[in-house]
Amino acid sequence: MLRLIEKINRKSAKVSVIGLGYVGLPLAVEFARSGFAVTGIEVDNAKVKKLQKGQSYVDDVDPKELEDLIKKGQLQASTDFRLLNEMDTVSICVPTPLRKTKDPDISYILSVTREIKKYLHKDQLIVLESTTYPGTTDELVLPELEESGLKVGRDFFLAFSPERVDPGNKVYTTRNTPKIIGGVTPKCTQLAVALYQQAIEKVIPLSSTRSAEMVKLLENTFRAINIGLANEVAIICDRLGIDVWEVIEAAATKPFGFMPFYPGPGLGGHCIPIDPLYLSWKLKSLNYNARFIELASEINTSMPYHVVNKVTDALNRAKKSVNGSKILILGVAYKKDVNDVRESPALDILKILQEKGAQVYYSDPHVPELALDGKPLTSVDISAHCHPTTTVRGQRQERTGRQNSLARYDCIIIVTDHSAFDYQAIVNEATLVVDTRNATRNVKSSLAKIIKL
Ligand code: SAJ
Repeated sequence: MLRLIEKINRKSAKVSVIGLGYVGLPLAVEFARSGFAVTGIEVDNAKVKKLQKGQSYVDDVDPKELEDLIKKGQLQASTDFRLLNEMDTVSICVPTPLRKTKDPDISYILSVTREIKKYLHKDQLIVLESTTYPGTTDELVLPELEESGLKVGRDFFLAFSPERVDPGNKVYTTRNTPKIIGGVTPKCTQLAVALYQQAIEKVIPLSSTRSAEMVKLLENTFRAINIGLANEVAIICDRLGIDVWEVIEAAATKPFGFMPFYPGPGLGGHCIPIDPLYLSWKLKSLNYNARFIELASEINTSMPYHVVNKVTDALNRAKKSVNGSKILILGVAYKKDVNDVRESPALDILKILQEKGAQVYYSDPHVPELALDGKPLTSVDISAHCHPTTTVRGQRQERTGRQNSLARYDCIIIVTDHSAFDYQAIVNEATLVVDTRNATRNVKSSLAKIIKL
């Protein structure tokens, strides 16, 4: 242990990160930037090839800096797990999705743990970062590693440290976001703290791996439940004929004791809809039903249907049926100004409308095309109605010649309120707009034309 802590403090320890995605690659760069020789191990050979050429595929990692680190040999990437033989520390940053049955899928954690076991040696520190249910490190990772015959806290060291990466966040980065750490034993915690404090400004040790696993789930369950509350308040206000957006904005003027969350078309992304279900799944195995989590999930997953009901009623008032109507969805990414469609509620809304017989199109400058149940869809270019040149991910998209009159759609649904859309121009031309994000709050128009959540 002392030898390892000295190597960490002298930065001569060989550091590795398994999984070079939006969490692992920034972490590897931070460790390399702080002076360690870092080895990234990634199963996707295409990613490894790009990294070896100094190319970054993660928006938050500066290509120039990455190229320098690769050129200097400070950072290397490989698909070869045998390199773990020479590594002193291993940080695991692999995905933890849900199965189709909504159960946690920890197969990536397990397969990586089995690889690590093959090369586990004395004085090696293993840190799991992937979001998972409390008990994963102690009940699954630890026994697997001890099958090697090595003893935790004596021969090797094991901790959990939740990733807190918010992709695209320019203010909070891997380096300045406080890092929670919980080890299997005090020595495990001490070593993991020693490692991470070399690269991260603030490191907070906890009493156990379970506490550290629970911290991340609390953070994201807090969001999912409060978004669920905002969505239920939207449904309540709809019944009462009250503008929910006005109510939330007014409540947000309270300088203490309130934190605004906003209703929307549903809950998207690869964290918030998923992490709470890891917790409720674990509690079910302990015969406890986490009602808040389940209820929030129920409300959040009902929102796409609520949006379709608003569209149906609005078309009905215009003596039109959904069946046969031409409908344009604006924004399919899971939140504004990102290009990620994972768990996006826009996909649910699209599917429900198609099942009802509508001809559904979408326009999203961040998502040029997508596959819905295997069927390819292409983004309709409405740039003629946005700013003359739309800048997406820094690339100027020059105006197209094709002028699409938006009046040809029976209804336009604002599902993701990207900054690139010119809402006044869109409303001017549209026949009917259903706005699920209050994106038209500053738009001047006849109220009858805009229907809000
Ligand atoms: N959403 C609402 N209403 C809200 C806030 C969000 O409907 O008031 C929706 C979004 O449209 C999206 C989903 O919820 O579909 C999730 O949005 P999010 O703002 O939570 O964004 P994420 O999924 O990128 O969450 C990440 C998380 N970061 C990590 O897990 C490390 C989360 O903990 C961060 O708090 C969040 O970013 C953030 O604050 O940006």
